[in-house]
Amino acid sequence: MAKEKRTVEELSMWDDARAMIKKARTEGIETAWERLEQQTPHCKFCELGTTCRNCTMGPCRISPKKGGKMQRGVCGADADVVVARNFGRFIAGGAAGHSDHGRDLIEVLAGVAEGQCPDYGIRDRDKLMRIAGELGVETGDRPDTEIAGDLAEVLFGDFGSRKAEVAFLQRVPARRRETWKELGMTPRGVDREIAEMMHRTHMGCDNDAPSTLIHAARTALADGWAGSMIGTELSDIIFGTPTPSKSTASLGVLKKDQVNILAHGHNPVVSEMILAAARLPELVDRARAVGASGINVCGLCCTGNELLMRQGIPMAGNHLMTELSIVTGAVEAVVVDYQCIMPSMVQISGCYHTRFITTSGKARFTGATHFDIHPENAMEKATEIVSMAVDAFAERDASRVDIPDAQVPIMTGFSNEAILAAVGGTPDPLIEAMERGAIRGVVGIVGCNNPKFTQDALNVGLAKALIKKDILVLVTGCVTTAAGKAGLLVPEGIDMAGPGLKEVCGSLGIPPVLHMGSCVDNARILQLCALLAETCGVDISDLPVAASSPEWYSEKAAAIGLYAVASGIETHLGHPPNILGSDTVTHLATEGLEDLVGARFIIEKDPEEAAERLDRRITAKRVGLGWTP
Ligand code: MSK
Repeated sequence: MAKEKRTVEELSMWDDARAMIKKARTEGIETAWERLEQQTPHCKFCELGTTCRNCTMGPCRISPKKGGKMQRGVCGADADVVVARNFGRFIAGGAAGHSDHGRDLIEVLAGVAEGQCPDYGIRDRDKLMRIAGELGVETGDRPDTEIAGDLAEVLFGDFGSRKAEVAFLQRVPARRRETWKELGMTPRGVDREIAEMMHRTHMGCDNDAPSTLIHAARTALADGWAGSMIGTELSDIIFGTPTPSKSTASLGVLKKDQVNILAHGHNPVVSEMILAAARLPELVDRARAVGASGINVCGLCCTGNELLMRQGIPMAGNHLMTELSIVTGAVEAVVVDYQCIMPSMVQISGCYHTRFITTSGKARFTGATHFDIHPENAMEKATEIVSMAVDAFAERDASRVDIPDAQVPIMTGFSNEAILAAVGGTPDPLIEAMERGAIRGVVGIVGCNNPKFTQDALNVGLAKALIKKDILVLVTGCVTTAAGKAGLLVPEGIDMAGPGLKEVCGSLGIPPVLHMGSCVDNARILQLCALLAETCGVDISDLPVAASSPEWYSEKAAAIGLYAVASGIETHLGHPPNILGSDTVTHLATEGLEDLVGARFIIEKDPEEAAERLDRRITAKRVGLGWTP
């Protein structure tokens, strides 16, 4: 956790990050690590989750000292109520982010259906037919656009308040659905659950912490089984379902002699167009005319993951590499959509020739150059943006360019469709390998970086410890680049794995850590778990599977963790959310949820110990299924 004056080696485990942190310091550029130092120590009340700003009788603080003053806010809310309300709103923020992303994909699909978005189309027609059929949309001989339009209508309905449950809930095993029904946790509509979360946490409403937390779980489930799942499935339909391919990662993917454009954010709707524009012959010629040998589009964070999964675009870095990528002095443009974009990137861009370009009306940054991109004008605007980046190349100061040279090979593209294809088309061979113990279990490691941790040390340490125990690891989000840089995303990574994983992954020619996509693509992991449970005839909570978000920071990561737990998947976090000020909430999260939904959160900052605890869970579940431990 955060200490003052850490050495550069304690800030990140990577050479490329350390080199750029030093360069930033030499050039007088402040990064997240310096700002964390300035903010430390943090407000104790806020850390405990016991501050309330929900009305103007306050703001209030609840003292952690039992029996003393300030045990209740002005309205009478105690620590349990305040912590639960704050956590509920935190979850609502995360669910809103993922789900609004999903809604943007529905709008593109509807636009394609109506002929309003000529720059987009249906790249995976089979998947369109399959999802349409699954959700009750008539297919037959109808034109694709009609089917797409009807599918968009069904999915728009998932955001409203007129349904008893969201559409993809039919993927959930029956026992799990029964549990949710009994608990009043069945997600009805995305916007409804988020709005209700805000309503319940208004002063004078839900003043019972467990009740508030049950609704927080319902809100998170609306994210996982609707908002995020829609985002994933429609991205596949519109941009193609990922298949295994090779690429590279680290800051070394930037090219000294090319126009470098970084796509940052989450939604492929814009970044796919930037990539398409960068491949236009006239823009490549224009780049050559200004002295560059080409145009190099690389990814950051999750829109990078989206491009990586489908187009093999290299990854420049994860969350804490975003500021540092600009410090290379070799970036002509950072093009962002939304989420996880540090506002400081505008100031850092201003220290170089870098153009910082925003594209979404939902994510404006003071000082940025804004292009208002809509599905109707995307390619035209993307072309203007790439032109701007090409022009910026002429302003690059060669004396300030320093690109760390290591480029690490990675393998990507493991959608559920690709995984099932690799094992012969059905989940049976995977279950057989699990039953005989070659794959003892499966853990999804997902989420972020947080400057409170040595960058990626926990992400990588946990992945390595798990594969040694023959536990297959699935990664998404910012853990992807971490695993890639550690050599875990190539088939040769099996050298670090246990004998069982070595045998299975070796025979399939796949890495022991599989990249499944971006943050919204955690929905792929949910779907895979549901499929395994259905095939085994059990609930998800009976499977030897778990999740982890070791270095998480965002509201979205908290929502992911909560939908995983509510779906029956035990979830490890490297540090707790701000809930420790309430014994009731903390106990429910780390113990009580087990009785309700068959899973709970575990908090552990040591990777080896975290792996042990996840292994214990997996072993218990194996025994429960009658499999060897
Ligand atoms: S981008 S939410 S830092 S994974 Fe999805 Fe990375 Fe976490 Fe953002």
